[in-house]
Amino acid sequence: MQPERRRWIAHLDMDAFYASVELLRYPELAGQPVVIGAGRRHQPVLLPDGTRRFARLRDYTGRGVATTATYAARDLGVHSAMGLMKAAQRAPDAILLPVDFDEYRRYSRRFKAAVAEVTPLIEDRGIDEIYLDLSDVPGAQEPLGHDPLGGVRAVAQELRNTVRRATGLSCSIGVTPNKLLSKIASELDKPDGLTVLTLADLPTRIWPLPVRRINGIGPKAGAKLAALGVRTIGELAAQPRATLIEHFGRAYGGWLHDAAHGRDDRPVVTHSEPVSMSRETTFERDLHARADRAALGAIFTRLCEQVAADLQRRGYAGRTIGIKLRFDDFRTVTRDHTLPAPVADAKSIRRAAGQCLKRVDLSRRLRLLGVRVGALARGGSAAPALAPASTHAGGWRAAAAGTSDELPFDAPADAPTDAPGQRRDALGLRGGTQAQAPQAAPVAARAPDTQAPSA
Ligand code: DCP
Ligand code: MG
Repeated sequence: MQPERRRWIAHLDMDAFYASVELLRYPELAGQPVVIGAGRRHQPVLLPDGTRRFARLRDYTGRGVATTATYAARDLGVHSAMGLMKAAQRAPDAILLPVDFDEYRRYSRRFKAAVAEVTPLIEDRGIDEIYLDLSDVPGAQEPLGHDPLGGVRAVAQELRNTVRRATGLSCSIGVTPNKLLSKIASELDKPDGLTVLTLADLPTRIWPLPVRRINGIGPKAGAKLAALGVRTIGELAAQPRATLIEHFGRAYGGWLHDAAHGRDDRPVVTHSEPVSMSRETTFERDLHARADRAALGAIFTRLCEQVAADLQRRGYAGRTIGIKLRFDDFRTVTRDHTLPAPVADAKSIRRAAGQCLKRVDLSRRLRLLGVRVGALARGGSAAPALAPASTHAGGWRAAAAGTSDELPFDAPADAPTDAPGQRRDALGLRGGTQAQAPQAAPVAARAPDTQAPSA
């Protein structure tokens, strides 16, 4: 007989995330109290002897707050969201470092990509935490020796090793039958912790904890519960459901009761697939299809190149090619055209988008132009990836020359070119020696997000 399949949900949270990323850069700070929160003027200074001079908390004046602190600094009473001046009173000798969000985002992407190699069932919960459904990861349901939970424990251990190999950073993982308990469990053995719990562990491991450990019980509900004499999750579990509903209403009261009993069946919501990809740009001054024909043609081609690059980078191709135009009176018009097979190359997109363009009355000036590819399919065309879209006007024209259809915006391939000055002017750009298209913002439309039920 098949043993019953258990649901195993993991919550993975990086340890002292921003601070740990900084320590990779400044390994000489390992073990020291370090607080992250300052601006650029607190950048460490490289001295002639090769060592660095770091800013100290005691020298800080201002109204900044700590984003996080190393565990050594936490031992001195410094924590996230604390004012730096207050932190300086508690830990005057602690080192102060400026925040570098770009670097933290890089490490965030890196650890998530590494985890995705163990399981694709990942719910992104922010810069340093994710939920994972481990139920069907090979081995997760198997016992290991005498340990009936040995299989899932080994999978979680492998996750930790994977994150460390990919980033050099440690994380803490909670593994339980659901998200609610896993979120609590990941904190139980921080840093570098691994906690696996079943519902049988509820009375010993969860019930002694304060109610605020439940994600969804905030300061207000916590205070109200305290006023009712309810401080621990166990005390909350002991309250009749009807009593909680009486004080907190049907939805939240009912949820409190379920939460205290470790009941939560929310699924791990994996990243939704994009339904379309598009690029659009608003001109600095309105452009006319005839008077600004060359400039518009160049922008149009460039948008197609950018969408093609987006598709190829993310491994998609699409069958429905659409355009969006906004006129000087703010009227917006869209047209689309569905191809027999998905495409991901700039030339095919440009050709189909050009067909759409022919179906629009272009007598008014335009303020916005957009190109969209929908009906996406994974595994884009095998077309070689385009070079990153050129910012040079010549590059656009070269690409446009490949299309045989005559388009309303198209300058014939051999038409005399506009003087660079005129072109820049047409694009609403001033000065500089390089003709550049206005920045087009990538827009990846997604299937609507399923919101986790809020408490
Ligand atoms: N953060 C922030 N402001 C806060 C809380 C957090 O800017 N009030 C940032 C800094 C943290 C990161 O988010 O490094 C992740 O938040 P966590 O709550 O997970 O805290 P840490 O990862 O720093 O520590 P822990 O080991 O407790 O997870
Ligand atoms: Mg963290």
